[in-house]
Amino acid sequence: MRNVRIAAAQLGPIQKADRRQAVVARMLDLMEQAAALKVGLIVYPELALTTFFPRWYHEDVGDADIWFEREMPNAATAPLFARAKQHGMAMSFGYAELTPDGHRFNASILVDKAGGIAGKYRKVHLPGHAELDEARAFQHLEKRYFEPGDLGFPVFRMHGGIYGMCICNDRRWPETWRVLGLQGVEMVVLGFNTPSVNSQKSGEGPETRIFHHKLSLQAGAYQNSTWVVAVAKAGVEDGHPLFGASCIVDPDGRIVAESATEADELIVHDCDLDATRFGKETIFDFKRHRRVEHYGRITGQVGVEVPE
Ligand code: CDT
Repeated sequence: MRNVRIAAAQLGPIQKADRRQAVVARMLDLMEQAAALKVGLIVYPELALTTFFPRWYHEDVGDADIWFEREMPNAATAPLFARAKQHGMAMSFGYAELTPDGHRFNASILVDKAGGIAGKYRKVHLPGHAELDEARAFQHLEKRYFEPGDLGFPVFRMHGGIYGMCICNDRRWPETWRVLGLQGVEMVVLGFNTPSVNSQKSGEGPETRIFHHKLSLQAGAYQNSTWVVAVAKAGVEDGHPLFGASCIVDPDGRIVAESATEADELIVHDCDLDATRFGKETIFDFKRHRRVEHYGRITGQVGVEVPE
């Protein structure tokens, strides 16, 4: 048994007017609850420190820099790092990253129990659009504010396990999971901000959208025999609803813990990393069963090519 007690630390809504210090105070409160339960790794959502700002249009992209972090840790997040280290708790959270040379990424980090940044990931699959789109019920401007991640899908050895990250929309892409799976990943942690309704399809509400969310997580977990921890920012942000459904999924693809609210909420589960072995050594023993000679299209083309 290689047991890791995991907390998915779902955050309720963060309004546009909320300051980072107030959000970090809420994150610390969840961390204290986790510490009382002897959690080893706490996972927070995508863009955990601010509202989901890509719904707001700034004509000048530079005006959106108020939502970005220029360094990590910084003054706002230092208390999180300090407290996690005191508790000997690893953590992961997402934030908007502005690099010293002016690149903007939707990023997440893995911080080890000694307080060091063990790994960084920059979101590869950016959903939405780059220009104002009045035809949509609301905006989703990730393609305006972020560049696609330039780090690939790395995994990191930490505390006796192999960990990977992805962010929100990445979970819908089997390529994400397989690239992580091919590196032996045992636990994938991810945060998400997913609108409860489809801005381009009236009638598609939370039931269908949560179904797609779980379908993606459960397939990714099963087909790569890995634990998955998926953590929402949920609730109504300035009139815009995001669904909850934070989940911990086992390597068989079963949901073993799920949030019940759209507010700040902790869900906890003991995850045995050795439970990933069976699937990795049998039906998903990639070395024995994959047929890469037939997979060229996966990396050789982007869009669909139909026959003549
Ligand atoms: N944050 C994020 O990636 N959200 C997307 C919404 C897709 S609709 C434009 C998601 O895949 O959940």
